[in-house]
Amino acid sequence: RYEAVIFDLDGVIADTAKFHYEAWKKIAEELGIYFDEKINESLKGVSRMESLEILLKQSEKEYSQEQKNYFASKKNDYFKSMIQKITPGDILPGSIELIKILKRYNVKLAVASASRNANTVLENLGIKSEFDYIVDAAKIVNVKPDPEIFLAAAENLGVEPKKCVGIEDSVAGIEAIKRAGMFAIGIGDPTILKKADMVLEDLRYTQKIVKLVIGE
Ligand code: B16
Ligand code: MG
Repeated sequence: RYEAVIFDLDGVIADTAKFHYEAWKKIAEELGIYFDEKINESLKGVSRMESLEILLKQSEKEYSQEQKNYFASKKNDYFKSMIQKITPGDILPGSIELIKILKRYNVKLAVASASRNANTVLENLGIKSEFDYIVDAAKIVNVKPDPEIFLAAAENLGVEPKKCVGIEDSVAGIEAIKRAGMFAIGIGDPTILKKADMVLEDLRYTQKIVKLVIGE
């Protein structure tokens, strides 16, 4: 039996991965650089500035730190205006049911999102109070695939990493969970999330997850 489940937010609980994609696409267009779904895959779970660095690899131009700060903050303005409109309707299917059942079994719940907008997203979705702990991304020094964010969640919950299950939709996130010594559930495509211990299409596979966590 596992004692805690640590959720990623964008692309696992919240249908916001599409907004990150759209916001980056606008920036890429403004910079006149190539961007596609595959490059977007490598941005998932990665911090804002690091995402911009990945994007800029498609460009021959050199950008100053000042210019980088400008585009990173512009991306965030686009993203923030998009998430202003999100409601409980943007919670990904299966999430609420899973959270309710896990709580019934006294499983501790945390959110380990790389997003500095995680609190706003959770508030707008109306589920912030469901979690025992929400990691503040601003306090994390080493971003995913480093395990730091998942280890911080486990420590604050008071649960040993090996007693935790992490759920992620990104390649970087799955690697972070594995390096933290936790069980990794991938949400998405098994050919992309190769390092996950189990891959599911979404959280509608509630029973499968509950069975794994409570060990029945
Ligand atoms: P922000 P997650 C991540 O959230 C996103 O997947 C990633 O695309 C984004 O760049 C990152 O948060 C930082 O977000 O710009 O809002 O601080 O998947 O870890 O919940
Ligand atoms: Mg994610």
